[in-house]
Amino acid sequence: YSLTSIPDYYGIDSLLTEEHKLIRQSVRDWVESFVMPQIDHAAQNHTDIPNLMKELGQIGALGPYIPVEYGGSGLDQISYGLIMQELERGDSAVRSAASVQSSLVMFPINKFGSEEQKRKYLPKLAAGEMIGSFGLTEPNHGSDPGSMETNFKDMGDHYLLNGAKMWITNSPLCDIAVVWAKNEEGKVQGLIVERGMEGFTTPETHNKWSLRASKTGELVFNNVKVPKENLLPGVTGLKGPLSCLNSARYGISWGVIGAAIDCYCTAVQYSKERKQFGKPIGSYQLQQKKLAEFLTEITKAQLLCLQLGNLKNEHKATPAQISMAKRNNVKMAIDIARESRQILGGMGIMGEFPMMRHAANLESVITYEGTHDVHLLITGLDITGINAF
Ligand code: TGC
Ligand code: FAD
Repeated sequence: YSLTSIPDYYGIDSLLTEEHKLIRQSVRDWVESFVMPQIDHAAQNHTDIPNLMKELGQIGALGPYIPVEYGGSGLDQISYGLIMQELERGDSAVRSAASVQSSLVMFPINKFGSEEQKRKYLPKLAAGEMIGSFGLTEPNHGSDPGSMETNFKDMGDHYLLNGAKMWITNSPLCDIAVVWAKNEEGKVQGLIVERGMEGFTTPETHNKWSLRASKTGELVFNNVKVPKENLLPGVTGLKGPLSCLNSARYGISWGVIGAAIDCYCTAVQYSKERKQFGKPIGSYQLQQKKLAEFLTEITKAQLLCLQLGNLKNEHKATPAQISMAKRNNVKMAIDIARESRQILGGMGIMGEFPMMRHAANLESVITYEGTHDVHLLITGLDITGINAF
């Protein structure tokens, strides 16, 4: 499909600045030239995309809102969202790589790190010369990270870290991991663990049917000696990791619009070209209903994100508002991926078209960063004041 067919049904572009549109265009162009030609191969073969992080660094997609003095681009939250949208039009694995590095690794170092930590890690992370991962989830504690078992003890001149994290994006590739663990008082704190520290391993998780172009694995800590200067000094408690999630969930809300757009545009074009019973399938009411509903849902999701971005720029977005957008938009995108695949009939199962890949990817996206049901419970709590977890 032509990039000019990407929908802006409510003229939302008129609410963006010229800078926003330029940023979006440059990421869109990069996705067309770098991601699209190789993404099906990477996903089919369950391999990562060579040089992805450095490329993402070069286009400014790593830490877009991190201050320029630490290697970021100092952009606003709408720019961050638009970048995520364009990356995920390519593939959720590409957006995931940028999400984790930006919101889950650079964000906590920038917000909770010491000046030395910021100077040591942020510029390299922004350039993609260093790859970060984020360890919150454990084998026995996913939706309920507050029950985590990973812990560290103060040994005088260092900390001793023990435990394991599971389902960690980019763990097999990472140079550093921001790891959330309990101190001796049972309070959650963040530690920067570096590859090469004795007792730290990152086994890969194989055989995924989803996010196949992204590496996932474990972070295992067996008496790892972590230097004291690697503790994030600025936060104690679960609100540390959860505030990173606010940023990542916000980016996902935008990102999945990109996946939905890729499916929608592909389906519109196919429905006009493919003929059955002597007429294009797009001339039949059943197919038009699908397309009309896709466009309606994409438009609603775009408006939700734009206003959430405005609130975020003003530091007014609440975690519950972000949960609503993450939950609504991921469901919107996975529904569009599944339904649009049907419009392509048998062709819809093929790698030449993106629907199966997006639909399979979105099974992870609807689970990570808080499951669909967990976000509903967060909204329920916000409405009633009653915790139903
Ligand atoms: P609860 O008692 O509600 O809260 C504990 C403390 O945290 C504060 N808090 C938040 N702070 C900032 N932002 C938020 N969104 C926050 N939500 C809660 C809260 O105020 C409290 O602070 P304080 O000072 O009183 O101690 O927590 P709970 O134990 O009842 O648990 C509920 C919760 C929030 C953990 C649950 O709702 C939840 O969100 N579970 C989902 C876990 C999750 O999202 N994991 C994601 C792992 S990372 C990931 O998936 C990366 S995928 C990346 C990719 O590849 O793109
Ligand atoms: P569980 O918490 O065991 O949930 C299982 C089911 O029970 C879900 O349907 C859930 O909604 C439901 N449930 C749970 N509690 C309740 C309740 N109170 N009421 C009703 N229903 C409930 N984590 C990281 O820390 N870093 C990463 O980089 C990362 N990357 C990931 C990449 C991939 C590809 C995947 C799949 C996951 C990743 N995760 C990561 C982990 C992800 O955040 C967790 O999978 C997610 O939070 C859910 O945890 P769980 O898998 O343990 O499911």
